[in-house]
Amino acid sequence: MRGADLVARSLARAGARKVFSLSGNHIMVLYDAALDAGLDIVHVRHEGAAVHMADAWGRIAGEPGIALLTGGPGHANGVGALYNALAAESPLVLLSGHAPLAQLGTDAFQEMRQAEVAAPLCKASWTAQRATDLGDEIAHAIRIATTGRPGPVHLSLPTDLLESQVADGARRVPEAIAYRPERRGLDDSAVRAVLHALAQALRPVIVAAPSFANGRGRTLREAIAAATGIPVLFTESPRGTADPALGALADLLPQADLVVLLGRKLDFSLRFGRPPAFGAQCRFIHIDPDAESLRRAMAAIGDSTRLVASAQADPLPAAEALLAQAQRGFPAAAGLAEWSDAVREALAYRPAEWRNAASSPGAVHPAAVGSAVARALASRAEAVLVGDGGEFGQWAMACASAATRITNGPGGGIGCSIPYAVAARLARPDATVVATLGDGAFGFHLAEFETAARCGAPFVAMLGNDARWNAERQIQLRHYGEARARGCELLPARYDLAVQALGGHGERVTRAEELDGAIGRAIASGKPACIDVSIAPLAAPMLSRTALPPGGAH
Ligand SMILES: Cc1ncc(C[n+]2csc(CCOP(=O)(O)OP(=O)(O)O)c2C)c(N)n1
Ligand SMILES: [Mg+2]
Repeated sequence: MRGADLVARSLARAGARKVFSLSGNHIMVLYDAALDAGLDIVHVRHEGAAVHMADAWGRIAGEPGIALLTGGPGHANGVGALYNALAAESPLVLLSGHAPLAQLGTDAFQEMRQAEVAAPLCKASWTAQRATDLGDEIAHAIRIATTGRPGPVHLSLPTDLLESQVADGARRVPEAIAYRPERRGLDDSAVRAVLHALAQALRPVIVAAPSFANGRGRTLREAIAAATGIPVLFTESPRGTADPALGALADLLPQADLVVLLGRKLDFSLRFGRPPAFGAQCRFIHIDPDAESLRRAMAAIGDSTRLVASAQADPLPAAEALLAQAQRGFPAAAGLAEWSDAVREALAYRPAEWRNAASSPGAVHPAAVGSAVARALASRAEAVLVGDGGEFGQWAMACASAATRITNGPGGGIGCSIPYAVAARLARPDATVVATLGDGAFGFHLAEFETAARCGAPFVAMLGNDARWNAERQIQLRHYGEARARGCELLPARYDLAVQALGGHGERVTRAEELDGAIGRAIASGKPACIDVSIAPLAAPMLSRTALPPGGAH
């Protein structure tokens, strides 16, 4: 057995089914090994797309996504896409081929310090050193990716290890248990203390981490809200409390008297817990897997009478323990129902004028596009909504939702939504998958429509085409004025025709009345589809009167 077979069989034993990859000299032995291990390689058109797909897989499938890249330039192309995954707490393992250990320091073919390049974007990053250890290395990587705060892990695989024969007695494909995450729960006294504080509070909220986006996390969010009557808030937007998907919540949040951060960092998107986003007297309880995050929250608040408790625990087990205890009985404070109703109302707030948003031909209102997506997804048994960044992305997220949603997340890197949609459809073959993105974001991974057509992964891309990088143009308008708003223009290109040429279904929409029919035809086509909508170049919605976006985040 070769070292490569140990890698492939260990991945299979971990439960991996798909490997998102772009080929190269260093990893062809792994393509060969994948045949016998029963791994399905999804061969993409840019390494960044492979990593984005592994990221989306990790957020939807409940198991880490696996990306496999070639060494040197392949690895370098892929690492940028780790940024969103790290910020969104998405478990993935990036495996990169690597120059042979025996040739290190000789200017070997595509030799590069790969682990160092990936390190700032990963929970852990290293280069394998012995062929016999390759199975254990895979188990270790998967375990780190899924333990505590989930996230990406990188392992470089030197070709001499992959190609060397491993003697019968020395080889080891670890047992299934070796890949499972370690769990650090919340002890009973901490569970009781947190629930006691929540029961005493008059206007409490719980804020959940990005890892609560889908699946078990989402179920837990809803169950805790149901068992306690306390609003459980969730945002993965860099706009944080001013996320338009949260309606006018930012106007109400300063009234909260207790915030429980459930695995949620007290970062820039929560305005570091400070006024005016939160009341000067508001108290915080922080539950987090990382000592460093707990320390930073304490430093940000700088007042132990406000940060009343911290506990080091993994978010999902902590949420499970809180739920189990709350379900035994939760004595909510008088007035909690009114507070929860007010929060629910604020979250649901959307200006009445959006309902009949005026669209002129060739300049469809972005809210009309978002509402059409909402209508299309509402009637589907299984739906995944994928969101990108930019102004249009925020309109779409404010208007549409689905039980499973993946966005570019707190990291805010744009251009990921086409690969995300492909992976979402592969993970959920029966789901209707709709991606919403601007024309700028569309260009990053347009070629993945060919991957989607080739791999049988249909989805619908709703493209808000305003012929500009509008989010950045809006910054220019706000800060430098119309006369100096230069450099953010794009051509009104026909992306629908580009998608047709790549084997997909493409339609151009210039009037709001055409949207529903176009979405219906796109879904029915069974092909990866692009509905290229000429939209009005509006600034992103700002639904609260008090919250301002954090500088530079979109
Ligand atoms: C990888 C990356 N590059 C650049 C940016 C900065 N950025 C944020 S939004 C945006 C413009 C997006 O344009 P488009 O996709 O057309 O959406 P629009 O704002 O026009 O609706 C840019 C360049 C970013 N967030 N991520
Ligand atoms: Mg645009």
